[in-house]
Amino acid sequence: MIHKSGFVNIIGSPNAGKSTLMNSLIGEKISIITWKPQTTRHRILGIINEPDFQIIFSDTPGIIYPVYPMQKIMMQYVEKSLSDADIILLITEFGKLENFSIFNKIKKMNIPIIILINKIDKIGIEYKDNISFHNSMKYWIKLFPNSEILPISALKKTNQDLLMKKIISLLSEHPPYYPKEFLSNRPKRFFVNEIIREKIFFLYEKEIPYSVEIDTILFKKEKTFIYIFSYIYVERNSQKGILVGKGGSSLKKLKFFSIKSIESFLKKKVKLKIYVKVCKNWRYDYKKLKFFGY
Ligand SMILES: Nc1nc2c(ncn2[C@@H]2O[C@H](COP(=O)(O)OP(=O)(O)OP(=O)(O)O)[C@@H](O)[C@H]2O)c(=O)[nH]1
Ligand SMILES: [Mg+2]
Repeated sequence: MIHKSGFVNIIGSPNAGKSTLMNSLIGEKISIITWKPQTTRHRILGIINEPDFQIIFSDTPGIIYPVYPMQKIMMQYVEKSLSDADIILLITEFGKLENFSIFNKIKKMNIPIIILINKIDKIGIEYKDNISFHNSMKYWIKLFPNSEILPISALKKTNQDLLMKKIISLLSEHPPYYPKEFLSNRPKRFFVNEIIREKIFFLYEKEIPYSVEIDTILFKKEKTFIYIFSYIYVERNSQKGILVGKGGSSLKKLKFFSIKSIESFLKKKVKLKIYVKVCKNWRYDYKKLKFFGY
């Protein structure tokens, strides 16, 4: 039996639907998703394992012009994801006519690039007659004349079977890169951190979600539950106050939603302790970023 394997790296602007697409292709919630831009901060692998193929997808942070050190590192992850890609999925929202300097680099790469025009469910089944969709197609064909373009809905799975067939046909013969039971390259603690961060996106406003970093310092399997102890780092004392809320009310809410989500991810009962700490301006400090795994 021939075995195919390869790295399929998803890139695109913030909020384009990269994480939604990867989760949907894998069929598991690996990456967190929110309606706010710059949700994903790391390169996260999601792996599909079948007897005759293994596809290693990479979800990456949205392409931005970085301002502060954390964003600079995020963009290094995007650049790095180009270096080992066998196929690139460049995802954009219909109606958005984007051009990033990184595209010039991609054009010079000698690998298949598939342009995905996402969120066509917003138009409906007659998307092909839509003027904005039509303009998007024209724009991307001109920008990437040698690439395939596929309209999709990551949310509604439109054209996903076509996309999968295309990817499999482009994969080369190769033994699996990862053990066949691997779903990702990240440990459980990472997903716990991410789930808590997702809930912070949902529950807090403005700069709070962007100023937090989670560090799960304890993940202990007990007989009937898993005991988890996580630190939430914020950049300033005032943010600590907001996170905790009056009499701890906000933190209580955060714990409630986090526990629900972590339990459904781990399929085990969870006891969660959260402690909020201040780590001054950590997003601007390379040493602190390194400590947090960037
Ligand atoms: N209507 C619609 N919404 C979508 C679709 N795909 C993603 N979204 C929504 O778009 C928002 C962003 O989705 P994400 O998957 O987090 O986007 P991302 O590209 O990973 O964003 P960053 O991690 O911030 O770069 C979420 O609210 C999704 O529900 C789609 O096909 N249709
Ligand atoms: Mg994302």
